Amino acid sequence: MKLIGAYRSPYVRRVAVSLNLMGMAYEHDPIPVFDEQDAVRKYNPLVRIPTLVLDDGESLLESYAILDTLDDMAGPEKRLLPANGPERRALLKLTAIATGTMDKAIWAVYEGRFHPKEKIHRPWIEHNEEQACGGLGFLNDCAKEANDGWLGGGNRIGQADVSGAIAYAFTNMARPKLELAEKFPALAAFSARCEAMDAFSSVAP
Ligand SMILES: N[C@@H](CCC(=O)N[C@@H](CS)C(=O)NCC(=O)O)C(=O)O
Repeated sequence: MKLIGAYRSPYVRRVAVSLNLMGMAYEHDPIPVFDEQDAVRKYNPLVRIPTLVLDDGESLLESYAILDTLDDMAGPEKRLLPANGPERRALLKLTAIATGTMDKAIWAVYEGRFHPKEKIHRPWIEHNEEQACGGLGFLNDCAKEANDGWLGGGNRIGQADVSGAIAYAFTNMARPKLELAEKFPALAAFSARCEAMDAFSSVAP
C-alpha cells in the first residue's frame, strides 16, 4: 500500500506511526498537497492528505476512516483501538480530543498562511490556539495520571497515545510562541517518550 502526504501533517503522521506499530509495510509518497493538487486528486476528490492507496488500487481517505480500516485488517492482537465496549468509547474520546487539537492548531496556521497580511484576523488565530490549548490541557492531565504508562491506561500503546503525542508535537512545532512545554510538562514528557520510539522517529516531520 502507498501512503500519500508529508509527515509534517499530523494526520498523515498518525497513520504512518500506526502502520509502523502494526508492522504493516507501506510505500511513502510525500506529494505536496497544495502544490501538486492534481496528483492527489487522482486518488482523493477532496484533494487532502492522508490518502492511503491499497494494493488493489482502492483509496482510503480521512485519517479516522483509514485507521478504522487498518485496525480491522490488523486483527485483535495488533489493533490500536478496541473494537467495542466502554473502553473503546473512552479511548475514542481521548483520540477525538487529540485530533480536535490538531484541527485547531492547523486552523490557526492556515489563517496566517492563506490570507494576505491585511486580511489576517488575529482574534480568530487566538480563538483556535485557545481551543488547541484546551485539548492539550486535557491530555496533559491524562499524561500526569498515566505517570509512566499510557494515556488511556492499558499495558500497550494505542491510538489515543499515538494521536495525543503527535497532537502535542505538531502544535509545539507549529506554534512555538505558545511555550507548550512550560504549560503542559507531563504531556511534553509523554510526547518525547513516544517520539523516541522507532515507530515515531522513523517518520519524523
Ligand atoms: N480530517 C482530515 C484532516 C486532513 C487535513 O486537514 N489534511 C491537510 C494537511 S494537514 C490537507 O490535506 N490540507 C489540504 C487542504 O485542505 O486543502 C483527516 O483526519 O484526515
